[in-house]
Amino acid sequence: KGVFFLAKEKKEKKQRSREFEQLKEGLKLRFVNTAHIMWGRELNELTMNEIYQTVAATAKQYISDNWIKTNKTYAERQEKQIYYFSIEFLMGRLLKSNLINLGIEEAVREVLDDFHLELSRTYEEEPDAGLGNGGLGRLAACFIDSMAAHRLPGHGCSIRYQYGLFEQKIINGNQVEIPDNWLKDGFAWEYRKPDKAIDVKFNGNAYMKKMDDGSLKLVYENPMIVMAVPYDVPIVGYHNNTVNTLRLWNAEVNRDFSDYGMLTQEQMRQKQDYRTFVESITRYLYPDDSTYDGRRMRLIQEYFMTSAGVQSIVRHYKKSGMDIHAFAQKVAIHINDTHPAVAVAELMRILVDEENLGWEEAWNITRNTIAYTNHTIMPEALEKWPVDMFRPLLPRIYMIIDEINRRHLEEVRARYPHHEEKVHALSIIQDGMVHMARLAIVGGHSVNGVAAIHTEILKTTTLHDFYEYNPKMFNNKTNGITHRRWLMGANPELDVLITSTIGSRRWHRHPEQLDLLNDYVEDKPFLAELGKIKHLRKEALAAYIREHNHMEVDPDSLFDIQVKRIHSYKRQLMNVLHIMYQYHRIRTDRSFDMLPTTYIFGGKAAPGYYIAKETIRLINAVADRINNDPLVKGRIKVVFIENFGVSIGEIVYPAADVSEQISTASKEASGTGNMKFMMNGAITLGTLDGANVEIRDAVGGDEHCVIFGLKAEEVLNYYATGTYSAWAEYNTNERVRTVVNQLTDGTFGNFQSLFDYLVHANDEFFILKDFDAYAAAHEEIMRRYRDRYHWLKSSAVNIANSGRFSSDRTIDEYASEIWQVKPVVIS
Ligand code: GPQ
Repeated sequence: KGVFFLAKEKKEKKQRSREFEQLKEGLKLRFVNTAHIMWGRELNELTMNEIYQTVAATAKQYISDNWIKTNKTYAERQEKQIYYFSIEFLMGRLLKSNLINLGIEEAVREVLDDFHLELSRTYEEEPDAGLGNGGLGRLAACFIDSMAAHRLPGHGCSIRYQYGLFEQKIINGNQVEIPDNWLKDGFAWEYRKPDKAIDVKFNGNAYMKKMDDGSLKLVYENPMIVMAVPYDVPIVGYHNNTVNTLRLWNAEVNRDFSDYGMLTQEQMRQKQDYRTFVESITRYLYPDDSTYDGRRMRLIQEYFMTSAGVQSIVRHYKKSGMDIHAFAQKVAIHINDTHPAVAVAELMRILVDEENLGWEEAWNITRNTIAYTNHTIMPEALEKWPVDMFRPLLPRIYMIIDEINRRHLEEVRARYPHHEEKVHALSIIQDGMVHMARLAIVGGHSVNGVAAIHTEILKTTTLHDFYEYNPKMFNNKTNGITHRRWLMGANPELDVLITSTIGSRRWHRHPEQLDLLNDYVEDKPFLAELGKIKHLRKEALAAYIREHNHMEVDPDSLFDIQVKRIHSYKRQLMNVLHIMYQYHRIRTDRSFDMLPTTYIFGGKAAPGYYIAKETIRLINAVADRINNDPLVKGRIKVVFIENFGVSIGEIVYPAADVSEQISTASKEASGTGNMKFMMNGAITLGTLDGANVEIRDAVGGDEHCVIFGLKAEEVLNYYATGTYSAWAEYNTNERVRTVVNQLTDGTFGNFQSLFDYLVHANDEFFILKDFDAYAAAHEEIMRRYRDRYHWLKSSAVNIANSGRFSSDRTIDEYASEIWQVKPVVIS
């Protein structure tokens, strides 16, 4: 049976069911009513954006009853709650995924059909909630989706940035950053909760005062108070009544602010300064990915969201009548990287200063509550705050960290007497800096990496001293992605094909059952359908490119795609150098048989990251030259897709034949784009880095992926011994030299800084060293792609074995091995 026939059959079967008709009727009523209430006009007078808002408001009516019920159930049953703290939640759009999770997408589509409205066009009206940079923020978004899907009482805690990650425009080949004013038409899914506001304190003086009876009392004078107001976003579970909460904090001026009374000019000015300061706290998301920007406002943001979050958890906990001594049995706080690591000191502050617990007991509770995930081994990403900045800003928190460290070092010295290097390496405060990863480790009970190889490298290098000190707390949790958004939502035809092939929808709830597809990976009719669907998705991407890049790409060419943040270690530069090499061959070697290939790039560079921005400029210069050279005869096309993010990703991942995962081995902690590509049937062309290692295992070795390049061990060994010479590589490798020289010879313009970066600054990520292996890997890809049957088989094998990369699996592991929480059924 053809996939379209099956899709139609599925639709018809649904239409026949009575329940479905009732659902539609209810929906229709609510939809029309909602439109009238919201706009006071007839449906046919509304703009597309107003229609979108009406559909969202209608969906909210199906969410809110379950939201209330969920919260009530959690409170009554006093079940352990998980709070996932992350400075980023890269949510993307929510309408489609909410409708899918509610199980009403088809019904809504048909109701809109009746009014000659197209549901998919309303989706386009929603701005992306771009409250994150890349992998780390999107992981948090997949995780809360999976927690709700598995009925886990898990909530998100973050910041309501007024501006999300900048919008990227390419002008004359250069990246230009435009502010992302995503809230300008309002955010349909948020609920402001002013009655749940929290005070967060900065600055002032904190000290211990000796009382008459000899006891010590904490004094905190003249703090500046910022009001944190929560905006709650419902997180809808998949077909299960669970609705959890993502709580986003907004910074506002203090409650009694409007009291101008009898103020002097000077007092008025101070008040105005205060307002300006407060309103800037939650204005911008910092656009740095995997690099640490030590700006003071970032630390303010970190403490702001963490303090508000932890205070509100404790307040809610006490309100539901639970015993503070049992806190760690009822609350798990997870910190996504170190940005919320001040949670350790904040929870101590609340327990000691406000709940009057003794230090020892407070410390046990804190450690048993908190767990930490590390996302990188790159030293430039590890947060360290200068004491001179930290202490005046957070005086009480600094006192507490100092005391935590004093006690910690006492233990360290007892374990390693006369071993001051150890003390140095394990000290939270060292050489005038507060080391946030060390605080997170000392103050928690679990540290995990995000892929097997990453966790091993943490243990042997970056966090080696802590591993030696406390090996039991280290564990691995390989990342995952939600198959609901990245397969069912982004590739509905593939969803239908999988379901009809294996004859069951159970894999929607149990993605590991995708492996039933392994029985069909040599089934020619199945593979033919798979090929058609891939072609369809490639046509859709080609249409997107036509509209946005004003250029034609051929869906029959191989689509080779690298989309992710632009970063030296991810080596987009190696990719484009290789395209330059293929172009050179076309021009100089008439026998070169180039497989028609479309190279697609997408990704943002941090605004201050010069090499990354030059890489973007180079990609666009190479595109400009090659796409317009008649000699190429269309055998190579190069496309840079502007403004890559979650929603564009939903169009891009399903359209890939080849997934470029070419980071320098040891540097990409996991990667999650690799999983999105795999689940949509792309073949991985990658290094043995991050989760690529596990993808290769999952597909059963090298037959269904193409692996090349230096191994992590070799890379780490080069760093340790300092024996790599890019200069020698350049001088002895003719292919490398030819290509690299083209950076400055005018073929594409002048890219002297990239030339210097590679040849004179010793190519820190081994692009020249890996270049030959990368070229050979591309030859292998071309060879395989020409054998259509085997290519489609590999594609099917990838899909069939992608189930383990669902974040549902990842979250189950966190729940049972770190959080010790169980599902709660909402009836
Ligand atoms: N990651 Cl430290 C980010 O996206 N931002 C960061 O600041 C840091 C890490 C990524 C990491 O590079 C990827 O390999 C991971 O897959 C991702 O986090 C999620 O763990």
